Amino acid sequence: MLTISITTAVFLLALGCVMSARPSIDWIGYQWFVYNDQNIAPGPNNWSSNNVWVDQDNRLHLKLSYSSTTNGWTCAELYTRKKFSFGTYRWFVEGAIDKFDPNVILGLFNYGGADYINEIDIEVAKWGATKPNAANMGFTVYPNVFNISKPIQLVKRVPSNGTYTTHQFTWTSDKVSFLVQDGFMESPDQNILYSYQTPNTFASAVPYTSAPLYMNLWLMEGRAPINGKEMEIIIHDFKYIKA
Ligand SMILES: *[C@@H]1O[C@H](CO)[C@@H](O)[C@H](O)[C@H]1NC(C)=O
Ligand SMILES: *[C@@H]1O[C@H](CO)[C@@H](O)[C@H](O)[C@H]1NC(C)=O
Ligand SMILES: CC(=O)N[C@H]1CO[C@H](CO)[C@@H](O)[C@@H]1O
Repeated sequence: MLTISITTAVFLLALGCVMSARPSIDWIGYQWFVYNDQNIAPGPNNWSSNNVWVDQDNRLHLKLSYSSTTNGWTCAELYTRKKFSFGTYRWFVEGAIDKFDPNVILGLFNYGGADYINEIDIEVAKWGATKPNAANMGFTVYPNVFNISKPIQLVKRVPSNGTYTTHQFTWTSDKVSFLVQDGFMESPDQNILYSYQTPNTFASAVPYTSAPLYMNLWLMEGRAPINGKEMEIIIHDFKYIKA
């Protein structure tokens, strides 16, 4: 009996440690778990929960930080355990989306935990390209069953002179549409910088499994920013309108 209870206690303690390993914050009515990890994907990178915070105006900050004591960069990632499904996902982003350092990536996405399936991503990223007019945004949809279809993977130049942009995807059972707008827009028909809708040929491959929501700010292959500068993205708001 004693052995069993000690084993059980150790097990529960271990489980408790695993489950509480990541701190969480509450923001806009959802609980978000924040990475505080060394050397894990994407990248791999080092992640600090100090790089994610909510300010007094209820805006979410994501920071890419440099520490001279560890001589290294840390990134920001947070996610819900709540699973989201069909509907419209809209982010109000402050940050110069066409002036990112070539190695920096901002991801806004829905991810079930397995790579290459059931994932919808918006990425502000140049993927290392240094030309000033390089494509700066990616739009990806991975199919509902591994390799049932090629994923949708678009890399586009979406110029914006401002620092406020609205990023949206609408996910239904047979398509995903992406939209980028200049300024903070509540209505989908103004200031359109880019829009795209998955083709009918992809309809049967569109994900249907609800999945947690993620946001991250990270470094491609863990490479330092070429400009050597820390940077911050501020998400003023996020809205999910269930279909
Ligand atoms: C950005 O500014 C340039 C120069 O003023 C202008 O030609 C271009 O249309 C602007 N682009 C957007 C997306 O506002
Ligand atoms: C993460 O931290 C470890 C230990 O300090 C370091 O060896 C590694 O280079 C860091 N990774 C990145 C991508 O900076
Ligand atoms: C045969 C085939 O299409 N393979 C693909 C399966 O999916 C992975 C990830 O998207 C691709 O890298 C393979 O080319």
